[in-house]
Amino acid sequence: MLRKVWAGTAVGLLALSLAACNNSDTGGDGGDAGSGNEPIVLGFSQVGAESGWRTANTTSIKESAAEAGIELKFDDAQGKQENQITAIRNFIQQKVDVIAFSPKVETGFETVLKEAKDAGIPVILTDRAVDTQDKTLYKSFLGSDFVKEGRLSGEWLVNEMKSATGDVNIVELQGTTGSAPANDRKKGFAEAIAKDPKLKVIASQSGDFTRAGGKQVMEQFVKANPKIDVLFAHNDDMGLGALEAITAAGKVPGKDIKIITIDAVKDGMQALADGKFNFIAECSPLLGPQLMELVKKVNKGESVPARIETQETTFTQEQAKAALPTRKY
Ligand code: GZL
Repeated sequence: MLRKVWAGTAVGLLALSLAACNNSDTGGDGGDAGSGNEPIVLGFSQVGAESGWRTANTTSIKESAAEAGIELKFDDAQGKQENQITAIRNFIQQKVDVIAFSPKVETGFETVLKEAKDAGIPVILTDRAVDTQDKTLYKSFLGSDFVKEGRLSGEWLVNEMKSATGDVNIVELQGTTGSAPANDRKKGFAEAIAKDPKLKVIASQSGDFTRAGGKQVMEQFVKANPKIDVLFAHNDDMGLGALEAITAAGKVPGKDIKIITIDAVKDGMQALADGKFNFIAECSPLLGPQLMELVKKVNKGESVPARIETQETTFTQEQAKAALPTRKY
């Protein structure tokens, strides 16, 4: 009898130590996914690594998951929507607790989101949105107001050019075709500059949010348009790529061609401080901490806001000089 009691005690102690070990593996309170104390399992599908913003966003998500004790299954879609859809289906197969992703484009995700809903797995959208009428397909959207970013960019230009005489020729480097930031930034910018009829967008084309894309399209713009006064680039990286094309054409960026961009990543802020850019509207990639808090609430079945917008600002050249030393990304 005594042997049985000892054996039972040993088994109990072993189970407790395993649980403790399991808990310490997570490093935080990301537990209570199921009945035991195992960590919440989050499946995350990332667009790719197309820009400085994206890599900063990935770092924020990975670091925040580790700090929160959440087990992260991270998939990099290499810029392909079909890879995101495959990743989400894999997360469903693996029965993760929560799925989060940044949809590369606004359309084409409804079917797989219905599959996640049917599997009882809650979904959180981060950074970019999807264009769907069925708002039950995701629990929350966490990200920026891209229309506002475009509008702030346009409002700065209206003020900057208020005393200019004659037409002000603008070329626009759009983000990834079909993506929420490209659609919305274009919309906000156009609405703002409509206030001044001398501000004219004479060319607008996607550079896919990359430096190479920005350079390539700007080379075409410069060849086809002898008089360009302003470049509006939907992100810093395309603006940085365009710098090469502008200087190669013998023009001085920031002076001959004023440059407005969005994001405010370090390299963009450096270009702004150096006088090569003229204005940046911030778009924060540091969504990780807020996302992990949302994941824990959603996993517990708690209600969460349908839309959570990040707090952002804008920068002039002087403000960039002051902000650079403490810039986090
Ligand atoms: C915006 C994000 C955009 C950035 C780009 O939230 O989706 O994608 O502006 C990034 O730099 O590539």
